[in-house]
Amino acid sequence: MNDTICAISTALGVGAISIIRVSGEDAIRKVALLFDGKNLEEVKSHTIHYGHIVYHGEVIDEVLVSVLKAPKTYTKEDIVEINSHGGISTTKKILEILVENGIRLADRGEFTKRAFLNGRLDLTEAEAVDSLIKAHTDLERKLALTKLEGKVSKKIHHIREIIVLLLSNIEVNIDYPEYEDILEITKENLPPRLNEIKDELESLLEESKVGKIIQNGINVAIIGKPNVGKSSILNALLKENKAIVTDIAGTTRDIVEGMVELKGILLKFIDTAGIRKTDDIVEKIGVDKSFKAIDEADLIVLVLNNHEVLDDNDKELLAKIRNKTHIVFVNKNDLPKKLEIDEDVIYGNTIDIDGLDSLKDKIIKLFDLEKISNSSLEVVSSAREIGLIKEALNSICSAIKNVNSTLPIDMIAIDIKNAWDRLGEITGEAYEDELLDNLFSKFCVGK
Ligand SMILES: Nc1nc2c(ncn2[C@@H]2O[C@H](COP(=O)(O)OP(=O)(O)O)[C@@H](O)[C@H]2O)c(=O)[nH]1
Ligand SMILES: [Mg+2]
Repeated sequence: MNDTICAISTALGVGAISIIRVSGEDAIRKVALLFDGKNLEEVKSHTIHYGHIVYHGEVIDEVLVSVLKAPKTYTKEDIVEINSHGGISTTKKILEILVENGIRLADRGEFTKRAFLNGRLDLTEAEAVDSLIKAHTDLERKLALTKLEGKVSKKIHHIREIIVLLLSNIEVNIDYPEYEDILEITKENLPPRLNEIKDELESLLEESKVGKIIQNGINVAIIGKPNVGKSSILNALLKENKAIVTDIAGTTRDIVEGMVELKGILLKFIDTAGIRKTDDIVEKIGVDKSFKAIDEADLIVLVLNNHEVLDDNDKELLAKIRNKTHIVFVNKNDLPKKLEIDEDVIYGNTIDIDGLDSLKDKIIKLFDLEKISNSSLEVVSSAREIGLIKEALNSICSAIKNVNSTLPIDMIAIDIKNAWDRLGEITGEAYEDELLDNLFSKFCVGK
């Protein structure tokens, strides 16, 4: 992995400037060959130079080139960044020329992968780079930045240190039983130490709920029979006409999505096809998708029509969402009331926009959004990290259970070591190539 790579680091589209990034041993030498200006091989590190990219005698673009010499660079390798004019053709042309000159196109996330492999970032911090780029909200940005600064890694290291101290104590007891001045780990004094680790891991998991919501947002499915006003509600929430609204039942056949920020948290609303029994093939696909959306949602907003009596379809849906986090919104309260319902509901309508603030307030309360937006952001948030912490916790719980069995302490230590390994995978102290491939393949090219 020490060849020289290149990629367009800015978004490809019409814009003022593009940055084409080159990293590796030959970065400076190869770009210098194409650069008409100062000799880049002789300039100081961390300097920027005006000139032209010239290829086979033809001026390709007027550019500024940054030269950044290893090791104080993003990848810890030599990096050259070409700031060209933006737009698709100039940017692509420069990239093509670099490739023709023997520089390999970078894979997704390969610059960051190199930063990780060269020890500039740990894995949690590398993941944070991707989250930072993809952040939708200011809170998400802050969460990612906190992680990038190593504050989450520090917490993981802290727990690993407690574990390693315990493990080394156990090992000393086993290997050198004659060392009497070292605390002997017994089945009596092991449980409190394991419980301490368990508590630490449990609080990481508890805190991660905040991280998960900030990073992923809340998926809200708006469901209900056809024509109750689901699409109108989505449009009113988004303040735009995103979903098609008509008085023809079955208008929304596919999922329509829209995002709204509430207390700094992203609500991802999904307007679904109205749920009813239908023979129309296309509508049926939409209905199936609605059921899937119900399964995947964090919150369900069931919409009923104030101007209609509750029918079997409504009752079926009410039963379906009973055990899920849900809100019932009775729409069309501008029309005479016909609906009788014995349930905690919000009344409103989309004609004179009534009840939507109450709906938002209810969501804030249900998910404690006020508290989340004021929480500490030094928390784990990705599914990968949370999964590994759960595995570590399981191992510690198994160790705690085994203290009461006939298993000797050195066997119990295997579980403890396992917890230590899982936590190490979070920051990338231990990893498998497959994990890296998987993780970095989700990155943008050029990062
Ligand atoms: N009177 C009244 N009509 C509404 C209200 N909300 C939606 N509608 C109308 O109900 C019909 C169905 O609305 P739509 O949003 O497409 O319902 P959906 O099938 O549940 O998505 C349309 O004619 C809307 O204009 C409301 O609050 N009051
Ligand atoms: Mg609709």
